[in-house]
Amino acid sequence: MAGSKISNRSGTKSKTSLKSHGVTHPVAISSQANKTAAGTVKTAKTVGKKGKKPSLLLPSELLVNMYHLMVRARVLEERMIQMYRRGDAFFWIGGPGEEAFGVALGLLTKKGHGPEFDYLHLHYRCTPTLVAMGMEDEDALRLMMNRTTDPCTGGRNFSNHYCFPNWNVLPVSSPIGIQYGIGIGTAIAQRRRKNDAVTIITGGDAGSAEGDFASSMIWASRPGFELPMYITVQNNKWGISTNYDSQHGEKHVSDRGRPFGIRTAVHNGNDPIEAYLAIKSDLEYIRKTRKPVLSEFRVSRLYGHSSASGANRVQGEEDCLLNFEKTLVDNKILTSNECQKIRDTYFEDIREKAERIRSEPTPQKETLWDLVYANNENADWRKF
Ligand SMILES: Cc1ncc(C[n+]2csc(CCOP(=O)(O)OP(=O)(O)O)c2C)c(N)n1
Ligand SMILES: [Mg+2]
Repeated sequence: MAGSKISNRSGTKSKTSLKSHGVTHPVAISSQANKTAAGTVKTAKTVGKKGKKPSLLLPSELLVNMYHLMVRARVLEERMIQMYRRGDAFFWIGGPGEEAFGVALGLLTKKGHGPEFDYLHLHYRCTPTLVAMGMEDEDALRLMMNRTTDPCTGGRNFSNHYCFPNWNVLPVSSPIGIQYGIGIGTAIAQRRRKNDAVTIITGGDAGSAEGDFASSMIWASRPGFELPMYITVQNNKWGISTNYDSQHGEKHVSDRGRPFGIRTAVHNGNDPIEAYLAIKSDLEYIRKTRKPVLSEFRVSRLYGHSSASGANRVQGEEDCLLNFEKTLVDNKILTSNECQKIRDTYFEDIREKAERIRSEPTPQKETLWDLVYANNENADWRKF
């Protein structure tokens, strides 16, 4: 394979020093997977590389692109955890274990500014989605290290609390679940425009206990006033240290959409191929019908909740990246050596970037109240 660029759906290119695995745009999928009632992919259609064992449901070029993005997101997050341990950052929370779902979502998003494009109300494990959308590694590292150069918050918020207005990525919120409520507003704006844009919301299983989650389903499904909302839940079976089974009487979180007449499904969010096909099908349905979907994706939480719980690797959790790597190697799309080289290259690349960003400036107390309110009005409560 030749080239040295990785691109997302919108064509934003992020340069890497990779020589042997550059890929261009993911190409359109012509086949649609058959699904069981539970949403699992059953049949396989041949789209493998010429001369290679055909078995997978997506083009090899897209699979390799997804692998690159998943590795990059993982390496980036693991670097951030290491920064926290070294004292280069105060707090870490993030997305290892959500790469399969997150990368697929980022690739399928209609990226741009304003209601003609998708709005993204993401939760704090969304690095993979933003990597797939074209976020620079440096910007994730700047937020993590609280540097003024951080384009999302000027170094004032936690890791993974991104905000990219030009891509309709609304500020990631620490209070869980509120994104489900805020999304109603952007979905109403999109409905009024009669376009094909979608309001996309991600969040955790525990966050679905918040009232905002119920509000989003009620507003999304009003008869004759349905909203183009993609309500998703990344179910890792944990809310900090409280386990899912002790809190949920419903079998699946997504079952809660049924009384509202919302299309629902449960998917294996640890399988990037299943996740990609599910998201693609869901988004196509919403773009066409202007009606909502509630999809639940089963994911892993590979480093626990956050640095507050130690951020140590959890044994026994399914690792979507290792699984995917095995699939690619078994199907002769990549070799083990090529996978290792890809991982090593991103590791070195991101290590160098982190070193560089350490020397960038940190916010000063004089700017503490800047941008809190428009024109800084009444921002400093001591001066009311
Ligand atoms: C409104 C609110 N209540 C409580 C918290 C404390 N809190 C932070 S993360 C979290 C668990 C969230 O679990 P889940 O929604 O499943 O997401 P996950 O962290 O598992 O991805 C809680 C309770 C909070 N941030 N906001
Ligand atoms: Mg959870």
